[in-house]
Amino acid sequence: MKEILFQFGLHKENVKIQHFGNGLINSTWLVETASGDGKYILQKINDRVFKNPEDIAFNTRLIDDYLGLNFSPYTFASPCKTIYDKVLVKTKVGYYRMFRFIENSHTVDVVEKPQQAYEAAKQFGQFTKLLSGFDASLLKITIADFHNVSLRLRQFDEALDAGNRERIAQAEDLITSIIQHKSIADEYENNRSALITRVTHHDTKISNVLFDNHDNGICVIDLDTVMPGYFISDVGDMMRTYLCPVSEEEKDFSKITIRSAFYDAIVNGYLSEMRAVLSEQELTYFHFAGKFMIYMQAIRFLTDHINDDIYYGAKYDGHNFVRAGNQLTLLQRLIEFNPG
Ligand code: GN1
Ligand code: MG
Repeated sequence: MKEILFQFGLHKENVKIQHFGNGLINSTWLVETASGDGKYILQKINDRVFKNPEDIAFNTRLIDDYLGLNFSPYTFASPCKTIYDKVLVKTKVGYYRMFRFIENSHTVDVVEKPQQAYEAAKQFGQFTKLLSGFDASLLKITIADFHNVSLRLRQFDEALDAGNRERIAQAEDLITSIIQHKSIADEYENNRSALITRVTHHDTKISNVLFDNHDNGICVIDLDTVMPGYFISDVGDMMRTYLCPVSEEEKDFSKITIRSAFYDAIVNGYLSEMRAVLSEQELTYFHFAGKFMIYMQAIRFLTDHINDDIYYGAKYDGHNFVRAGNQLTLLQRLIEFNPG
């Protein structure tokens, strides 16, 4: 830690470090200088998931340059430079990076007001809109096939072949439910040619937006999975995480409902930026987006449960089983929901 902080121009003796946020993949800390004039976010990139962290740095830099050149003063969460003019510190145990903490900003874990959903959707919509003139193919693929639901189903099948037998037996109902909803994956495969490849964030959960003290969005963060993709990934993950009053961590599934005012907020917030950008055909997949992302997340959680939690980890026995059940319940609620 001493060497990492040193490279970012800080001294271990002069800072307070504490764990921060609730991301499942990277490790995050808040670093505060004793004098109180410096606040930073330090992150260790999970290089089991992001095989080449330099690719993330490359993408972030490219986008930062483009937005700076064309849309200044758009607020962009740029990484800090080290004393060697790099954005990554490579150590024996992995890659680290740092961001300056944006003053008077905060994140939200569960959406409480429609305005937060509207603002977040607008922020993600604006991000893709401003980059609609940018050549998405210049971006490196930081995780191959990240939102390829057919591949996720194949990984699920492999887990059923080679995974934990006891867990498979006990998860029979959820496994059946995944299989019963396969038509969602078919619909994706049959229609993806209608979708345009755009710069997509791929992780639009509410905690990836910074808010000010009046619930206005400041900017989007966590650009690790910004890659070429389809808008349904971004709209779908918003539905997955903003519509319900409880998160994927909730064990009491009776609390899982769809809040229609939040659905409208996503539609209005996202389209306030993207209406003129999306094609007529893309617009017809707006509602499908939610089913697509919730289904895929359920597959990913259940696959991980069967594989003994090697990807997401688990804070208690059966954690990913609960998360998968939660997401399948949410999927059912969304299927029953009729947008006005
Ligand atoms: C992971 O680490 P975090 O929380 O930003 C995952 C997302 C999932 C999410 C579920 C690289 O994101 O795809 O939707 O957990 N990111 C990766 O909470 O797998
Ligand atoms: Mg993320």
